[in-house]
Amino acid sequence: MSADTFRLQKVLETFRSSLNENKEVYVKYYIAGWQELVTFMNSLGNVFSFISKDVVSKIQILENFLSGESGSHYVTIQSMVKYELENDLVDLTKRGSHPESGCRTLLRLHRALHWLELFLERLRTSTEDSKTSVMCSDAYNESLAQHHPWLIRKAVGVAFCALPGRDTFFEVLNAGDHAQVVALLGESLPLIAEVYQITEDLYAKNNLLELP
Ligand code: 1PX
Repeated sequence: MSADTFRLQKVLETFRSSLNENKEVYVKYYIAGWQELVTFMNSLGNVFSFISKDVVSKIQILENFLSGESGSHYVTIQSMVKYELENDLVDLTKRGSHPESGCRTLLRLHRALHWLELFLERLRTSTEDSKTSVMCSDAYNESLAQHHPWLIRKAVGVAFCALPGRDTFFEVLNAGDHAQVVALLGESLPLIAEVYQITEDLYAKNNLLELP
């Protein structure tokens, strides 16, 4: 079994471990899932490094909170939101004294998780003549693009053009033949969607979806 197979399954496993029985999301496993995705993205080539650098720096911010003196408040996304809001640690309308709060940092990854969900769903239901670059950019335009300025959207468009074609993409996922990849995606997507929805509801309830 190759390292790539391991990674796709590890993404699934980490997102699965991130949910506890009370439907709380563990920050530790949430960022571990992202770390796996970064590893995968790096294997696709240097064109993606400006994207992975941003993800890595956000993972790092959250890791620092988790291992810092207030770490016990950062165990779940729910406890993080409660702690940061109760202690005025979030810039709510414009960036000020807390430009790198846990809440705003995680929100960026949360929006990207929506992109991932949309993209993987397209990949799962794609046909032989579907193009990964088109699936990626359609998913992007429906989600993250709304939060990105023109320059980033342009750079992202360039990166999408460097994506391998559908067959090669399935191969680098290396989770067996197409049918097996599709089955694995079918298994992982509801989990990713659930983690996404729980976070979305939590952020909506607390009016945090537009944090600067
Ligand atoms: C099973 C494998 C599927 C492929 C997995 C690939 C994972 C991709 C992860 C992309 C994560 C992007 C996070 C972006 C966070 C963000 O929005 N950051 C911006 C705002 O941050 P700020 O701190 O300034 O408020 C920041 O400006 C972003 C900069 C980089 C551009 C991010 C573009 C994301 C496009 C997603 C497509 C990735 C293509 C990967 C190909 C498979």
